[in-house]
Amino acid sequence: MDTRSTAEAIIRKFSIPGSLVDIKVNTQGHINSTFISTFEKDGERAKYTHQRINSNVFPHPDEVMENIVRVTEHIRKKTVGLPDAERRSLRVVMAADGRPYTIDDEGMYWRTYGFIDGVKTYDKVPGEDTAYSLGKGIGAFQSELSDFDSSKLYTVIPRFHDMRMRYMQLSTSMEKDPKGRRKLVEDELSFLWDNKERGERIWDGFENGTLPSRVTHNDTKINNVLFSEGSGEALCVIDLDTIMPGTVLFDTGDMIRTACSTADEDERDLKLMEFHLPYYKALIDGYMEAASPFLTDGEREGIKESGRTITQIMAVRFLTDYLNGDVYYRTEYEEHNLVRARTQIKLMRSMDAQWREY
Ligand code: ADP
Ligand code: GN1
Ligand code: MG
Repeated sequence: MDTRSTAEAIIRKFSIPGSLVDIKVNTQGHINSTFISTFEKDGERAKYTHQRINSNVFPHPDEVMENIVRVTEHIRKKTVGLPDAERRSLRVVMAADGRPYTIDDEGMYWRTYGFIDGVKTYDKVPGEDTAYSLGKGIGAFQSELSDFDSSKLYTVIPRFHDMRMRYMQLSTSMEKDPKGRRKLVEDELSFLWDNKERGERIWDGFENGTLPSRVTHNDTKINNVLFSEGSGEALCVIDLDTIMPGTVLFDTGDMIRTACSTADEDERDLKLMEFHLPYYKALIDGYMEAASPFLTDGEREGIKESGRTITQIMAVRFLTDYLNGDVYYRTEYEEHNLVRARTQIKLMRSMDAQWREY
């Protein structure tokens, strides 16, 4: 059975009223397979998001789902009474057997969320207002979770943002070089190795306790946030698979990486990729408005560096996957991961060129 027919069979295992009238594929993410369905009951239509969880990336999908149920319930309690309250957190739809997932014949886990309508997503920021909204939305998300004990969550991918571990993976791929691609990327490799030590500081601060452990999302790139079509407000942070204990700097870093850049993560024309100071200022204004009440001085001081560090870790991970023959991220053409690694390196260079100004 192909994935789409499996999806159809799986969707019927969730407790959704009415009859299935449409299924569409969404190809935006790099990790999971996402389908949007429409159900009809008594003339009313309702949409749902169904995802097959990538078990190469998440070996314990049941733990992923337990984290997500707990975190979304917590956020729901915090947002009761706000305008658009029902669109401010993902709503997990249970399977008919009462679990927050169902398993297909091949052992793959699937989950369902209520679809959040009337929203837009962006792969790159269209202007300062959106950067400001994103900052405020991520700050609000962290603030809503600031009283949630992070030790109650499973660590679904150990050492996810550990720079030293990511360089070890890079080093192994360089040695094995299974596709003979290493000779094509010597310049990129030498830039990344020159920057290794500087990139280790944030993980070290988290591990030695200088930076407090909090609930972090770990994948706060701009297309994991749904913006209201009407007001432009960042309504809902999605893609909660990597929710686990971490430092807030992992999340400030990924929002800086994706919201202060002038090009898509996979732009081939590197001239178009720059770090854009006005977006950074707007993003941090919005973020501080929501997050300053709970941040420690150490967290505040690390924000600027976090953007560079998370950009670096993505460059390392994309280049590693390129050397490995594209086994982790979804790719659409042969050099896709290399293009992604190069945009991240260009972004780091552009940050460095403007470092004193921000
Ligand atoms: P991936 O892990 O593959 O990135 P995501 O959870 O980010 O998967 O989902 C991929 C895309 O699907 C999102 O960028 C968004 O456009 C859309 N999407 C996912 N869940 C919802 C939802 N509940 N409501 C509306 N759109 C959604
Ligand atoms: C992946 O799932 P998605 O596309 O939102 C990746 C992130 C990277 C991102 C780069 C679990 O996120 O860590 O930052 O691609 N997710 C995982 O675009 O590895
Ligand atoms: Mg995503």
